[in-house]
Amino acid sequence: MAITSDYAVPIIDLESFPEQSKKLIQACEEWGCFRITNHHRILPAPLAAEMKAVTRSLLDLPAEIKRRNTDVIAGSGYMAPSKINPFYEGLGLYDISSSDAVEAFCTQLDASHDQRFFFFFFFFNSLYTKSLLITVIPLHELGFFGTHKVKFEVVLRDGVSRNAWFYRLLGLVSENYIASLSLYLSKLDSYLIRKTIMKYAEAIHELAMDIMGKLAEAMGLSTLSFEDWPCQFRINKYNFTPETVGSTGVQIHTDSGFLTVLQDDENVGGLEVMNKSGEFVAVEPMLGTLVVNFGDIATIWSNGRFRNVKHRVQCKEATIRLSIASFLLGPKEALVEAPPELVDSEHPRLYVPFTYKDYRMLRISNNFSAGEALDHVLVNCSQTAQA
Ligand SMILES: O=C(O)CCC(=O)C(=O)O
Repeated sequence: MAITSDYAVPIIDLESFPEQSKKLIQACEEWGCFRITNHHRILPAPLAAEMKAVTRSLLDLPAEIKRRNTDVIAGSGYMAPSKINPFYEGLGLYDISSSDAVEAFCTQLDASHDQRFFFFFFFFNSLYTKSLLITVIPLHELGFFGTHKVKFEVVLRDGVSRNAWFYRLLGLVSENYIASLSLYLSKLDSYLIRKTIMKYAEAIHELAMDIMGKLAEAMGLSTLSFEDWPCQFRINKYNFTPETVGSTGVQIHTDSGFLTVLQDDENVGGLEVMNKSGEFVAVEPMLGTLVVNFGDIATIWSNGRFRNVKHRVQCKEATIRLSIASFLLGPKEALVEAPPELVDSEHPRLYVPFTYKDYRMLRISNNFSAGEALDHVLVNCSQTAQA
């Protein structure tokens, strides 16, 4: 399949509405994907940066802790590297519009109890000094309690490292002091992580609602509300190495829900979306912006107007890539169907109404990952099946 590197995905300025309404609809119809700018009133840049630091620290946790992040609905919890996506792993939660669900996610991954002897200066410092990253070192692995031979390494952002004499000194003062300091910091760290996730969840949900509101208004459907639609959340890590360059990090897929807000890695590219001609277009990193993708439910809801964009992640360079995806899925209980305003004699209803839950099951149980399930819910298809 051809790949074009032209930067062509439309950019929508969220502060320029209703002027951008037409461009928004065009982007949904032509691409099923766009970048947004000027969303910082809702999701401030420092919060996005903090969430990225949290993403890194959570996905760096040991596998046994990550595995505590279990599914609430199929595919919503921890995804370990697999045969199909060997360099990818992700942690997730269903759904960020519920503060209880966010709380449960934080509790599942609260590493402070089992990891008393890990220092979490890494996150602590990256948040408050903005200049210093300190590697996290398990004290028991260093034999600290037996020997006092502690080596802490300070890693500056430019990658230069050196020994930190003050931590060594601290280690000589009292091992009890170190143990309690460690415990205190890990608790503080887990508190800060929790707070960041809570704030991010709230902001991203508000942002999704803002985009949906602008979309509905642009289509003349301004009385609709999407507030009670669940929003799945996933933090992604791609363990790319020199050997993986050129291979696929996440296989071609469409998202099952309506709309995905993606905080892609601002430094490491690799996301590619398929355009209408079937070519992959690289979605290059663009600092201070977010990507919005449309999924299968958007195609059904819009009576076939909006594209469910096929996309994948390719390994472009030998470095860790991180991203944060928030998926506005579909109505919780109500049927997914095009509003009456989008159905008329020229545009007859294309898809049979069904629940999001049933649609998700249809995708999962048949391994339909790239929009194939849509063909199975076509009105004509069900008439044929009933005949
Ligand atoms: O990591 C990315 O840039 C894309 C992730 C993605 O495709 C997904 O979470 O569905």
